[in-house]
Amino acid sequence: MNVAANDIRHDWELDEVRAVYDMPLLDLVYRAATVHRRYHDPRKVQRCSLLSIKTGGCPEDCSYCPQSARFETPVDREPLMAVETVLAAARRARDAGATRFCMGAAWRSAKSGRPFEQVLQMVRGVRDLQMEACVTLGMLTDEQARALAEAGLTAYNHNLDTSEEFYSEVITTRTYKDRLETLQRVRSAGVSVCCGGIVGMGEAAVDRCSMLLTLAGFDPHPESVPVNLLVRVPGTPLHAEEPPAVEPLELVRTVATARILMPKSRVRLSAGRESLTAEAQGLCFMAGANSIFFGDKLLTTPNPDIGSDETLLGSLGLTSA
Ligand code: SAM
Ligand code: DTB
Ligand code: SF4
Repeated sequence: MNVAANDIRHDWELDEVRAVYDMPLLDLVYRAATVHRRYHDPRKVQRCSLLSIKTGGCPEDCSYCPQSARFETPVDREPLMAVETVLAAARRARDAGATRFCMGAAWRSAKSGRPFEQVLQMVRGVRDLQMEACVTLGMLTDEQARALAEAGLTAYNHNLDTSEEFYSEVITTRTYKDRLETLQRVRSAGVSVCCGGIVGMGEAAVDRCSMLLTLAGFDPHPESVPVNLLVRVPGTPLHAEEPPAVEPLELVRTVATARILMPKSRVRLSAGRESLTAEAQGLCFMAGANSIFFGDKLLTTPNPDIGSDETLLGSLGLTSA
């Protein structure tokens, strides 16, 4: 096993990534754990809290998403939240042990004018609480990226979600290129990049590998790589189509491959933990996941409550980053 020489690479080839992904599972987890322990304290897991600051009514057609205006889902539209309400939630999250506060808006692209000014105030307020601040607002202009950087934004979340090849099966209202351009703007503005995807949308293993290859080709690698397991919400096309339930072990393979390709990045075990056993999550942490969403709600769907996560992390001997 050659993990020592040149771990940080940006020139992976698809067949190499596929060979990693397809390794015998325990060899894969062992290799990922070895890389993980070289670059991170394996006992530490970052706790991020998520809040939907503007919910529903999104014009995009992402077929996994309960917030698209095109689908009849249980999610009601809500306008942009008041700055004080958001900061009160951030304070509660901090007091419960979260170190990063992530704010999501169901926008195709970030709004200009007053709503954007409000988001900047939220970012400043979260930073004043000594927390890391992350937002996900859809596509950005260069000016917006710069303004977010000036407000002190730690990271911008903008996911590739899947491979370029599979993308149009999932989303038709924007292109992979649009996504890559926003990511470049975020990077140029000096903000950390949070970029990952979703497992379980009916994609093949090669699509997971292809997405990870694209992420590993970024130089530098994204600082955070969220790996979401699809949360199937009634009314979304992916719920109706019932893609085969993904083996939790495919999620473990995805996490492990992400860790091997991007040794220094934080790999976040993101949406979908409600449907995973403690053992499956434990294997993901072993394979290099070192961040979670903490708190009983993701954006619009449930997440394990804080008490059960404290128990889980405690039983695995994991502490806060
Ligand atoms: N509208 C912005 C955008 O699309 O970039 C920001 C919010 S969007 C909800 C953020 C991410 O949440 C998506 O890119 C997707 O990866 C994830 N997501 C949304 N719905 C999901 C679901 N049902 N299951 C898993 N992940 C989901
Ligand atoms: C990410 O990769 N996952 C988060 C965050 N980035 C914004 C969102 C998960 C959303 C899950 C579905 C929902 O709660 O609406
Ligand atoms: Fe809109 Fe983002 Fe949901 Fe797509 S993922 S429908 S862009 S909120």
